[in-house]
Amino acid sequence: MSRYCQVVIGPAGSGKSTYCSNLMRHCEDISRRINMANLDPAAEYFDYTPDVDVRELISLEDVLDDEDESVKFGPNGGLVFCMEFLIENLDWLESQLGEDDDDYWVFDCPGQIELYTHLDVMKTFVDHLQNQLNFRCCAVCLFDVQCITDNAKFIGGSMASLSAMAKLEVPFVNVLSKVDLIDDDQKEKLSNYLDVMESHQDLVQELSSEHKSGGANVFMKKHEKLTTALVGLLDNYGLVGFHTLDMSQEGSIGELLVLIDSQIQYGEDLDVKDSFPDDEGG
Ligand SMILES: Nc1nc2c(ncn2[C@@H]2O[C@H](COP(=O)(O)OP(=O)(O)OP(=O)(O)O)[C@@H](O)[C@H]2O)c(=O)[nH]1
Ligand SMILES: [Mg+2]
Repeated sequence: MSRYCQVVIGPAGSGKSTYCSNLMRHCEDISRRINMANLDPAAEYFDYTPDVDVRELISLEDVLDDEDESVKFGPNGGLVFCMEFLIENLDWLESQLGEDDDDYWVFDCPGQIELYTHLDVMKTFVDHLQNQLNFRCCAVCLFDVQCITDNAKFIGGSMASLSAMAKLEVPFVNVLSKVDLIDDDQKEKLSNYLDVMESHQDLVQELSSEHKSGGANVFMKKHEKLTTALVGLLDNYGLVGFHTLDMSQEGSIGELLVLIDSQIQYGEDLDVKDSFPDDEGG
């Protein structure tokens, strides 16, 4: 028997906590049990009731208010300190998560991208879930759709996602959030970015024609070969794809959930169990 989880990551303000509360609401509507864990020691407000809250172990406020000179941090260093403290106290987390088989947790993580791209904290956390606690994990990486609306931003977002993917080494679903905020023209442009193979090939062509017509920005001109190589990396290996989340569309979050579940094979064991009820105990 396995346990299942989504590790919800992404840059600050990308919509992680909002996604978690909308997911919670969706699961209540379809009578599906999921458990929520707030892993953000700096969280001030979110619209769900967490089953586990890291702030009971340590909060950013505790660290910033600490009189001890040896723990004098600014907000960013303080947050990294909190996450390292969590990693040193994984027993605490383990006791909070209980030991149910087949349970499904959603971890709402902090928004500091360096936690996923080059520090070891989240990697250690995810490895512990997988290797010690028998979880199948899917990273759900949110990006604000407004960050992916032109070629340069698209490459930047893809690279950020790729480095988190390489660091965490778990099934990975990239999600463009806040699609309800963009207009039809932007939606059309966005659709060009969604098909991994097509979008990257178009991008190479677009970048090279921008360059020839003198329309590319200075960085693009100076680093044309590098940019083309990066696009080639994305294109040739088909590593990074994006899915959209439009909270104004009924069904959007449900479709995303089906996709994430399939990454961790959630439900497959249950189906098998349902298919062979007579074999139980035999
Ligand atoms: N219109 C719209 N606004 C959204 C959506 N998701 C998030 N927001 C808004 O974006 C802001 C940031 O959302 P959060 O859910 O707090 O983002 P976060 O990634 O948890 O932020 P940090 O925890 O600070 O990293 C809030 O004002 C949300 O109301 C969405 O799908 N549509
Ligand atoms: Mg949040």
